[in-house]
Amino acid sequence: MSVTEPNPSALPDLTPARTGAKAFRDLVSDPAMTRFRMRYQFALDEVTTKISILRKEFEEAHDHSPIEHVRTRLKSVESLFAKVDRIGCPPTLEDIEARVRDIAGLRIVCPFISDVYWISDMLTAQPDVTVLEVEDYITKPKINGYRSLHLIIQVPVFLSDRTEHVPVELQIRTIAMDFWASVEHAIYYKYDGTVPTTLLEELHHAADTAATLDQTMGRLRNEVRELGT
Ligand code: 0O2
Repeated sequence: MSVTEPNPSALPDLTPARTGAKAFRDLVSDPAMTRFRMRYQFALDEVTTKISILRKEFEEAHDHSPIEHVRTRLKSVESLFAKVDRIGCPPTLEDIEARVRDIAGLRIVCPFISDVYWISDMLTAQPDVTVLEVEDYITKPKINGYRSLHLIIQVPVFLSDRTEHVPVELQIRTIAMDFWASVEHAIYYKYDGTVPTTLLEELHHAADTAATLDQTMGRLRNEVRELGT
C-alpha cells in the first residue's frame, strides 16, 4: 500500500490520553473495533466449550473435578490501547492482531498440579488447536515466586464468509497458585509497583509455602486413591 492511500484498517490515534474522552468513546463504539473484538469473544466461547466438555468427561471417570473454576476476559479497549502504547505497536488492526496475543484470556483454576497438565495436554492435543507459545512458570517460577502454566493457543473461528484463526491466552494454575497471584496482584497495585522489600520477601516465602502445599495435597490425594483400590 502506498503511503498516500488511506489504510482501511487504521484506527484513529488510539491512546486514550492522546485522544481525549470523546474520541476514546467513539473508538470504543467504532464498528471496526466491535467486529475486531467480537472474533476474540467467539474464540473464548469455543475454548470455554472445549473445557466444559473435558471437565464433564473427566468427572464421569474420576473421583474429583479437574477444574475448580474458569474465568474468561476480553481485554477492554482501554487496556488494549494502554498495551499498544506500552509496546510501541502501530495503531492498526493488523498490527494489533499480530502483536497483542492476550486480547482473549482464559484462566483455569484446578485443585491439583496434575490437573493443570492434564487440561493443558488434552486441549493442545486437539487437532484444531495450534500451540503458539508455552511458558511454564510452574517448573520455572518467576523471580517473585509467581507460578502458573501459560499457553497461547490459536483456534479457528468459523464466520459466515471466512475462517479466522484467533489467539487465546490460557493461564492454568492451582487454587493455591491463584490465591497467591490474586493477593500479590492487589499488593502490587496498592503500592503502585514499588512494593517494600520485606513484603516482597514475605510474598516469595508465601509462594514457596503454596508450592509445598500443592505437592503435599497431590501426594495425599494419590495415597488416598491407592487405599481405595
Ligand atoms: P491481565 O489483565 O491479567 O491480562 P504480556 O502478556 O505481553 O503483557 P508477558 O511477560 O509476555 O507480558 O506475559 P506473562 O509474563 O506471561 O504474563 C501475562 C499475564 O500473567 C499477566 O497479565 C498476569 O495476569 C499474569 N502474571 C504474570 N506474571 C505475574 C505476576 O508476577 N503476578 C501476578 N499476580 N500475575 C502475573 P497482565 O498483562 O498483567 O494483565
